[in-house]
Amino acid sequence: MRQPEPEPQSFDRVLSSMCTEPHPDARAAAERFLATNPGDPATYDAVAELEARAVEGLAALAAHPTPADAAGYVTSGGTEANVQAVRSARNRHGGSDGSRGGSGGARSERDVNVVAPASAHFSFTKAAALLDVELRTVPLDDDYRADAEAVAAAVDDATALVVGVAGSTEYGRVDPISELAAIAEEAGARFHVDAAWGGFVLPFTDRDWSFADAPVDTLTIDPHKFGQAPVPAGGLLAREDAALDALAVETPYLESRSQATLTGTRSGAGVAGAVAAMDALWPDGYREAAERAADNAEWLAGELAARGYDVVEPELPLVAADVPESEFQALRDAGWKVSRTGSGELRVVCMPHVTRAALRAFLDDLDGIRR
Ligand code: 0PR
Repeated sequence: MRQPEPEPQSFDRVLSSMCTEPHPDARAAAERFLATNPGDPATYDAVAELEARAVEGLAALAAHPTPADAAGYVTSGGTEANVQAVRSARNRHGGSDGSRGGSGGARSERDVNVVAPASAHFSFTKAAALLDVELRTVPLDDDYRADAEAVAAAVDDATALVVGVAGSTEYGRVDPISELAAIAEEAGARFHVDAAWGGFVLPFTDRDWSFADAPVDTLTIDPHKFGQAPVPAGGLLAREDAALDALAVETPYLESRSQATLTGTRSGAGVAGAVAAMDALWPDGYREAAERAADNAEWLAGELAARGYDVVEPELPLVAADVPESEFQALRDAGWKVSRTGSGELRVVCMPHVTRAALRAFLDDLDGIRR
């Protein structure tokens, strides 16, 4: 017997997610390309062309000096992009590009390390485990950013990659990207920026984060987060082809010769959705969304502080506040989809679907709970 169709999650009360309602054009484009596979570009050439446009568009957002020459691809998400950035750096470390090919070399993989701030997303833990490299996490400064001195102290000859986060998952912080890039350069390591979430907001701020701001080798920027594209659409960008060449394996029975992606069959819907979202929104639509989100975050931070909560002042549109466990649970029970940081603060991610009206309703419920 046919089961009733389940309803997807409504976004009305979703306050801690980094996903959002896709742009209508992106939805439509995704549906048109549902049955295509950019993993086989010789068969699905239209979507392969779209992917080249996606990479160029993302590279323009990330201020690549010549976006048409940027390397990259549309990943399944930030996790894949970060794993691949680590893999590329590991493969390129200490030799001619790609020479170690992941199959080992003079020394064992374990001798290679990646230095990342404690705020780095847990995808780097997965990357280190999968690739058998050491993940050296470095403490943050007292405002939740990578401590450049601690990073400098942690790098050595075996450091293949230094990671900077531009829009951290828990507090929306932007690391001192130029300083970290200089440390990586001096150590002979590659430099990766994780702007998975921040990448569609940062172009409208004065923060350093992009290819134009620092010698960045690889960068994660996810259309399926602030880019208003449907899932799955992450983005891995590289300054130059060599970073992707170091990931390529031969594909004997496909018309295309090699493949640098981690997954084989991939979502054409994700690729088409990402292009359509960027066509519709870059730059004015994204600027408006970023400004609205920043205003909402400032406003919410002020309202929470006025109620006596300890609030972490937002840098990008993400508000964290020390709300007691009982109140947090009551908000969950009232249907608010909220989550907490590792140290227990309530997080509100002011995504494009989070309206001022929703935040007012949220505060009304919180006031009711506190009474
Ligand atoms: N890098 C950063 C800075 C991230 O915040 C995230 C995900 C990733 C990488 C990994 O991206 P993917 O999840 O696309 O692989 N940050 C969110 C988190 O872990 C992901 C998320 C999104 C969680 C939507 C919940 C949700 O509803 O919190």
